[in-house]
Amino acid sequence: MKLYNHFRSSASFRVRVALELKGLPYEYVPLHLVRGEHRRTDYASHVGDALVPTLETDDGHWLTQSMAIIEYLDETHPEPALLPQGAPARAQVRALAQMIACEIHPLNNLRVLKYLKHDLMLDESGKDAWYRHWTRSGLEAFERQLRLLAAEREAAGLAASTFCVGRSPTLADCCLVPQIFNAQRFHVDLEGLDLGMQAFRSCMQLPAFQRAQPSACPDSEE
Ligand SMILES: N[C@@H](CCC(=O)N[C@@H](CS)C(=O)NCC(=O)O)C(=O)O
Repeated sequence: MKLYNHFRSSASFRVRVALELKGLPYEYVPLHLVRGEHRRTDYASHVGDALVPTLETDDGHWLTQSMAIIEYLDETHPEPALLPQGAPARAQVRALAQMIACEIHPLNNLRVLKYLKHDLMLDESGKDAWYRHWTRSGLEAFERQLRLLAAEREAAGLAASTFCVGRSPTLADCCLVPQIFNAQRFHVDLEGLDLGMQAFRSCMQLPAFQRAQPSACPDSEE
């Protein structure tokens, strides 16, 4: 498999985590977003929105959208599972993942930040305020949801979660960790996000997350 991605792209990071958790080898194909390499025709002719990541499978499919890619990996390589047993628990994990991927990330994507700066003429501090506002408020909502799920577990007599949901990483952790990395890079206040940060720390103790992190990538500039 080939993963077209960029070390700093959080959507790419989600997929790298899933590949590493499942122990799947892949070829790392870097596309530098700031230099616009994702818009090159050899890539964009395969990918409607020309975003990263894209996974090129061994049988020639070009799969886009990080969540769809991770679910594809989970279906084709079920162990370790990235979705829990039981339809309600799976829906809860998907909902957490979507709170990051559909509510926070699209507001803070590179092309959105560029539009704010170059078309709407927001200065650097205005752009950073936008970034911090939407990330912080999204992560606060995520934290509230984690608390609700923790109370539900406690009422059911289940052991407290150490990751977002349960005691092993799921799709929700694949999404949370890259978002926290980006938040730290943009100096977003992470105070009081206790359950989210506990899940983040649990993840970062695992070699899979360490190997997938931006500084471990072949195209890392750090
Ligand atoms: N919803 C998509 C988001 C993909 C996405 O926005 N990727 C970003 C990097 S994290 C990108 O390619 N940005 C390029 C740009 O904004 O020009 C997914 O989950 O894969």
